[in-house]
Amino acid sequence: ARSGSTTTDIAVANGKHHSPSPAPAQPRKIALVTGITGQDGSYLTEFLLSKGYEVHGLIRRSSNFNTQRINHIYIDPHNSHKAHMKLHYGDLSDASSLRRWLDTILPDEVYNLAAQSHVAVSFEIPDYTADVVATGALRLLEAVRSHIAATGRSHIRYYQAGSSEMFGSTPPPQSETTPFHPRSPYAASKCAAHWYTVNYREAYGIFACNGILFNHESPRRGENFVTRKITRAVGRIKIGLQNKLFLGNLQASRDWGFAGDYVEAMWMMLQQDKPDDYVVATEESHTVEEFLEVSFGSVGLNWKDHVVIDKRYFRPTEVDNLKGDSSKARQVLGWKPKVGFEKLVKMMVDEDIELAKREKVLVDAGYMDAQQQP
Ligand code: NDP
Ligand code: GDR
Repeated sequence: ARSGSTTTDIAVANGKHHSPSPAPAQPRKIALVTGITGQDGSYLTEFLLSKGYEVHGLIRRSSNFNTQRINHIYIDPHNSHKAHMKLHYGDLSDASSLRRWLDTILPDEVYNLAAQSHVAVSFEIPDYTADVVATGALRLLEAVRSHIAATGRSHIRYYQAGSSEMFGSTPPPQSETTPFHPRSPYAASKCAAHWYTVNYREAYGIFACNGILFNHESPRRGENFVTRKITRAVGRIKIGLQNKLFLGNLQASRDWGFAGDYVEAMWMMLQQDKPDDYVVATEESHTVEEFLEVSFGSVGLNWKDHVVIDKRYFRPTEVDNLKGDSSKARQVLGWKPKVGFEKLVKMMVDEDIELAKREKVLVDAGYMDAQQQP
C-alpha cells in the first residue's frame, strides 16, 4: 500500500489554486522531484499534475519560505482529494532523508533536479557545489538502488539533470557523443553525476537517464542568471526604477530555450522502453550581446546607454560557445522546442515589465526603496 501521506506543515500564503487535475482511470503515477522549488521543478510539477501524477517534492529548510515558484499550485494537504502535490523536507546532502522518502512515497519516477546551479558561484563554494551536485546525485542513486534491493520495486525510473556546461570548451555543435571538457567546479560535478548515472544503469540495471540540457530560461528563471538579470533590468529601466545594468562577458554564446518545453523532454525520456542519454537544445545560438539587443530593443531602449562592464562578473574560466545537436531527442523522443529565441525574450520582458510596474506602486507609496530589489 502507498503511504505517501506524510506532508509538511508548510503554510503557503496567497496561493492561487489550479483547477484540479483530471481524475485518471488508473491509479495515479507517483513522481518524486528534488529541486521542486527551482525553475524547472515548478514547470515539471505543473506538467506532471496535468498528466494526472501525484507529485512529491523535496524542499530544503530555509529561514524564509522558498516556495514562491510553486505557491500557485499548492493546495493544503488537509484537502486530500485535491492536493496532488506534497512537499517534504529533505536535502541532497542528507542520505538518510533520501532513502526514507523513497520508502515512504514509493515513487514510480524520480527526477533529480536539485543543485547549486550557478556556475560563477561554484568557483566561490566549490566543495559545497561538489557535495550537492556530484555526491548528492550519487546519494540519491544509491538510495534508489538500496530501495529497489529492499522492496523489489525495479520498475522505478530515474532522471538526472545534466548540463551542456559539461561540454565546456569542446566546440559546437555538441551531441551525446561529444567529449566533455568542464570549465568550472559546477560543470566537473555535473560530469561526475552523469557518469554515476551511467554506472548505476550498467552496474545494477536501473532505468536511469541523463538529460543533457542546454540553457533554458523563463520568467521564473533565477534573477542572477544572465537572461533574467537582463530582462529584470529592462523592466525596471523602462519603468524608471533603475538606470544601469552591470554585466560581465557579453561575447559568450548560448543555446537558449524555454524551460516549459524542456521539462517535457525529461518526462519523455522516462517513458521510453530503454534508458538512455539525450541532448536537449534549440540548435540556435546567440551571444549575450544579442540578448541585450533584442530585449532592450523590444521596448525601444538602447542597451549601450545602460550596460556597464564589471570585472567581477567574469569567470576564471569561461564557456565560450554552446550550440546543441538534439537530433537524437527529436528522432527518438519526438521532442522539439515550441518557443524560439525572440518569443522567449519577449515572454520574459513582458512579465518583467509587469513586475516592475507592481514594484513602482510600492515605491510610489513609500513601501520600497527604488534601489531595493525585493
Ligand atoms: P534552480 O537553481 O532554479 O533550482 C535548483 C533547485 O535545487 C532549487 O529547488 C533548490 O532549492 C534546490 N537545491 C539546491 N541545493 C539543494 C540541496 N542541497 N538539497 C536539495 N535541494 C537543493 O535550477 P533550475 O531549475 O534552473 O535547474 C534544475 C536542474 O537542472 C539543476 O540541477 C541545474 O543544475 C540543471 N540544469 C539547468 C539548466 C538551465 O538552463 N536551467 C540547464 C542544464 C541543467 P532552493 O529553492 O531552496 O534554493
Ligand atoms: P550559465 O548561465 O553559466 O550558462 O549556466 P548564466 O546565465 O549564469 O551565464 C551565461 C553567460 O552569460 C555571461 N554573463 C553573465 N552571467 C551572469 N550570471 N551574470 C552576469 O552578470 C553576466 N555577464 C555575462 C556568463 O559569463 C556566461 O557566459 C546556466 C545554469 O542554469 C546552469 O545550471 C546550467 O547547467 C547551464 O546554464 C546550462
